[in-house]
Amino acid sequence: MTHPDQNAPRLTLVLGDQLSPTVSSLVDAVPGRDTIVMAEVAAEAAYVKHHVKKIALVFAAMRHFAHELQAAGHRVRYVRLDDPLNSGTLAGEVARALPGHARVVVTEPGEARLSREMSGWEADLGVPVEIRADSRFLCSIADFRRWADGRRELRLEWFYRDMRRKTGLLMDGDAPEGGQWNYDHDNRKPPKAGTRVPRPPVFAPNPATREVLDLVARRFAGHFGRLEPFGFAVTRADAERARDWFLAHALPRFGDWQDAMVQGEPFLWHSLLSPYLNLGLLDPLDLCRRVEAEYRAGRAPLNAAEGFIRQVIGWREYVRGVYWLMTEKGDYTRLNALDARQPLPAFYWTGDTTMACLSEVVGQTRDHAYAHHIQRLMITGNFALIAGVDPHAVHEWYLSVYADAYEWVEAPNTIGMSLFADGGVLASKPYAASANYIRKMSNYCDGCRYDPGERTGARACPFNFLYWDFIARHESRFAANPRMAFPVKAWRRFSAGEQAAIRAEAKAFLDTLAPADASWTISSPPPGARLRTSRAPPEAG
Ligand code: FAD
Ligand code: DLZ
Ligand code: SF4
Repeated sequence: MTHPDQNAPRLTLVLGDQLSPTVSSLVDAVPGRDTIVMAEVAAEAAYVKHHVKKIALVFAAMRHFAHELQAAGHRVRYVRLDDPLNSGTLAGEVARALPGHARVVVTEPGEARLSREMSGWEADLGVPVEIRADSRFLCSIADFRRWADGRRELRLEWFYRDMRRKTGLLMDGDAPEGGQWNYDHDNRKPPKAGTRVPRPPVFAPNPATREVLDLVARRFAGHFGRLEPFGFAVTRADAERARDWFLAHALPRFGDWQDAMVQGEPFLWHSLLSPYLNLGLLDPLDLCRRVEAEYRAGRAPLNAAEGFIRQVIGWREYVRGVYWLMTEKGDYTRLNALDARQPLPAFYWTGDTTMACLSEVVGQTRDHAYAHHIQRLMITGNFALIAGVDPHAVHEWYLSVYADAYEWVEAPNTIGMSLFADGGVLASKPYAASANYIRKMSNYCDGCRYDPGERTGARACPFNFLYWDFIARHESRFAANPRMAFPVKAWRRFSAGEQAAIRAEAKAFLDTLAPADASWTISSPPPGARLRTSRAPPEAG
């Protein structure tokens, strides 16, 4: 392809999760010469049936960001979902806006399906399409590949230490602040009765957001979730208010109760900032510097500041690196190392189960499009793992139901961390636990009809017999993993009669679970949207 004059008008596509003025596609956009395209399209809104709050958040934040760009002098072509000429796809919107532009500039997307699609745009559109690296991350995909190259195992802890050195966060010269890299052992306090939990800010929808809420209510009625009340920040200024609230009110105790779960308290001392980080309304390094400043000023303890910073410069960057590394080898979301084939139970969508912990987590997910990490990992994730639910179905569920869900961060957490479906690339052992863990870290069991102390019998908690059945199903594989040797030995000490009873109860229980209806995930285009792609859908990699 011949490369046109660098000064000719460009068309810059900004995706719904690229709402940062510093995103690489925008850095050299010239007001008055270039056009910025932003488009609400059926293909992005319905490739999984996203929670209605997530769609509203993305559309409202996109519309506010477009206004910010216009106010800064840029020419923005903003296509609304209900525009009668809307083609339904990003490729279609780029093609419609292209006349008069010599090239297309875009920052790389966060999902492999879109990345594969974009790699064909240049041939389809007949102009150069420049796909730039996403510099909003602290570790580029190329740097992560270099870090991973030649390592026998990828482990968060080594990556995280390198990121601390690279950013200088919580460093005391060459040594970690306080003499330790990781204070995780201080961050596992069980919930304490009567502790007052701070109330996070709620941002009342302005007229522009109200218009989006009406649109989403009309067009995505069959999607999961409760749309109202809607209190997400949809502008950078409000996301910064949410950040400042966290720093002042929740960060000081973030560490202590990071792993705790409390009935009726979905947020505890968590930051609730992942949707804003992932949309680009907040910058991860700036956020971590502010967290460090709270520690240095004596307003937050080290275990809180380190714990938070580890999640952001450690886990968040690490899972993205693993996602793209694994994507180069094929479709990460189709891995199934433990050969799990149980269908996703219907209660993941309805919340209709007698297991109090699952009913609580699914209920708050429906209401808030939010659950904190331990709820995702040790309640919904743990259940799916030990029940042997098909990882791809679980992946589609997580990608649909959370306001912060994009495949680059969701898939490694689900497929790798939670379900061990990548066979141990991301985590060294499966995060499988019996009811004992849930009883210790939550108060969910208090009002449950099951007994967390029972392994078999009418009141036995399903997490118990499913846990041991899981160990039994994978006994030979886990016996070879030093981190799983202990439960395998414990299983082998059970009497033959108890082993048989546990396995029989697990089977009987799984047989009673109604499978989820496909209509929760398979989407038809919203009425009125014409789905048109310029090329055949890419082959699964
Ligand atoms: P906090 O507890 O306040 O943590 C601070 C920040 O650290 C978060 O905002 C987030 O940006 C980052 N962080 C923490 N843990 C992780 C992690 N494991 N991976 C990446 N970033 C992390 N996070 C997403 O952003 N999107 C997802 O789609 C997503 N899916 C998940 C699926 C499963 C099965 C699991 C186990 C975890 C998933 N996570 C995901 C990670 C984590 O649960 C959320 O980032 C966190 O709950 C967001 O809430 P918060 O902002 O209050 O987090
Ligand atoms: C999540 C989402 C939704 C719901 N809708 C749109 C949209 O209409 N237009 C758009 O540009 N982006 C949307 N997004 C975010 C994209 O899905 C996201 O950019 C890709 O999944 C890559 O991370
Ligand atoms: Fe969950 Fe079992 Fe506790 Fe009930 S008893 S809340 S099912 S862990």
